[in-house]
Amino acid sequence: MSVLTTIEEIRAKARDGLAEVRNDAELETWRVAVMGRKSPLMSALRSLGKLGPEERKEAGRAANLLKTQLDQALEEKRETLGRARIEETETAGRIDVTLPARPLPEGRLHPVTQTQRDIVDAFVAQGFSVIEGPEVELEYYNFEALRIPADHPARELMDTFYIDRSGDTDSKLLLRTHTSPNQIRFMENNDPPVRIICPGRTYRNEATDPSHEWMITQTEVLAVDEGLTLAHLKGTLFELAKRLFGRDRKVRFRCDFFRFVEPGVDMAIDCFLCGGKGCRTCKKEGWIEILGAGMVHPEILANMGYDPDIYTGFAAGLGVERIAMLRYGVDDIRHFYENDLRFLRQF
Ligand code: FA5
Repeated sequence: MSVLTTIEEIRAKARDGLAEVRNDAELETWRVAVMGRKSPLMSALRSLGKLGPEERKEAGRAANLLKTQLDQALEEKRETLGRARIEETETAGRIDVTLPARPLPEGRLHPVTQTQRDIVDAFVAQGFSVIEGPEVELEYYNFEALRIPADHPARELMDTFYIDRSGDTDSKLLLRTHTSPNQIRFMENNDPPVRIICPGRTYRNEATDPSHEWMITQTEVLAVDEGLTLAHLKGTLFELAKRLFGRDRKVRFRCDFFRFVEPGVDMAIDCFLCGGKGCRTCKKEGWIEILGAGMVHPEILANMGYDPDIYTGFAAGLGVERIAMLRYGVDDIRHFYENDLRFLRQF
């Protein structure tokens, strides 16, 4: 059989073989069989030396042409297989670039956090700095230093979660019932003038109802300077009310009693639900109390090393959930911490 015939046969077989190839591994097997050292093509090339000059020339040209064609066919097949792989991944549905993106659930700030931040902004705009204090507090700071000694009836107003009742008042631990201990903590370590606020959580072991929770967020306010009066306190709090509720809401400012201030006051806003007529949310009062306040008791100033003949101060403790209720029209404080997304998504 002439070399030329052999070459033609190799070509036909290689073409048929290549058509059967389905993947890279099969392609490699095909390459070794058709173009490898032991392939019929290589044997044919090696046998050229045995031919006469004319025949060798013709057969050599044909064999080299076939080699070039096979190389080319190999490359084309490799590309085709690559493209097919990409198409397969795409059509298998793993990536459909035409589909609209899945919406990412959007987070938002809790309404109490939003309100807390607005309160902080309102005070920072009036020149106050922000401090923080511990939620697990010594009984001394929560009560004694604020002129609320053991067995004083005022303690009953703030039913307390105790953590450790052993030892004396300097070692007894409780969950703070208000943010007022931070007045003492700050004054102990700083000289006047003072202008601070202290936001944070407080805890009271009491039954809940539409306007009472057992965990409440408060913001303590404390200013001490020469010549501060109740008028400054009133001005600061009315400015806050205007910022938070607008000019049209009614504000009630009246006397109240707290052991650590003299005189003491509280402030309320007319009930958003009944417009002041009285309902379940405002407990038939027509008003919702948002804060207690007053002039810092001179005895406390003196205990802190501030001369009460020179310095006076005012303090306030704001109920942030109550303020959030009034701003957003929430008729029951307990909604805030039930983690019901239908409620929370409205803010
Ligand atoms: C106090 O906690 C005082 N420390 C406030 C204070 C600070 C007075 C500085 C004078 C000077 P009171 O217990 O009234 O006071 O609470 C203050 C505010 O927190 C209340 O006006 C109310 O808005 C809110 N608050 C109190 N208890 C609850 C409760 N259980 N649930 C919801 N809000 C409450």
